[in-house]
Amino acid sequence: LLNKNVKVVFVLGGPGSGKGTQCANIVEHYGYTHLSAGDLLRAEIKSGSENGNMIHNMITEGKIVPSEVTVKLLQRAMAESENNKFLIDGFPRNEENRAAFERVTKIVPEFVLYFDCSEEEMERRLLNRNQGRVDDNIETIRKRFKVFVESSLPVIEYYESKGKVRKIDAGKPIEEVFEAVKNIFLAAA
Ligand code: UP5
Ligand code: MG
Repeated sequence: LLNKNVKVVFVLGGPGSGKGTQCANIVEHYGYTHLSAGDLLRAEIKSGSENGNMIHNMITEGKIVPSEVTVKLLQRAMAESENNKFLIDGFPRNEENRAAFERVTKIVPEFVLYFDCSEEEMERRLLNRNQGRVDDNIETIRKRFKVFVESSLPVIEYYESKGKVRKIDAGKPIEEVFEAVKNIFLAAA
């Protein structure tokens, strides 16, 4: 991994802002590999890992899993991939995540996509999703919003201070959001 010259874009935004949906579009057009930290954690639960119970409990409460777990999963996924361009979706979610990833991987993101969306719209999307996620109920959704504002927005502000944030109005229809996403990747190429 060290000599692979890895390029990373962090994809951040509140719960239901459309990170996963837009990452699927980006992968098709720009040759990145999509790594959703949440998907990696859910796969870890299913695999019967010794951390599974802890991860399940954290997700059910909308809390942030300790970075040693998440960073390891991301590192492993990057090492196992043939690609050297990654979209890291839903990570880093707090200052601890951000600092641990930088310390362990030495990777600095190319830029940070930030999907900005109202809570009202995100709540509507999550309650309509119907994919059986243990955290898509109104009690957990409220907790996820609170954690996003208190812990994740400061990470976005940190990258803002470094000039790395590309903010997108994510409250629009999927196709319109993707037009804005494309402009950012074209400008970055
Ligand atoms: N949809 C999408 N875009 C739309 C649009 N423009 N207009 C209308 N509808 C739109 O989209 C959500 C729904 O909205 C879908 O039905 C979609 O069709 C529709 P999606 O693309 O899935 O949104 P996304 O932002 O990916 O929402 P998600 O729920 O995945 O975000 P979260 O950040 O909450 O979830 P994540 O999986 O990243 O994390 C879950 C939990 O895992 C966290 O709460 C935490 O407990 C844990 N976690 C960690 O602890 N550490 C990590 O690093 C990562 C996760
Ligand atoms: Mg997602």
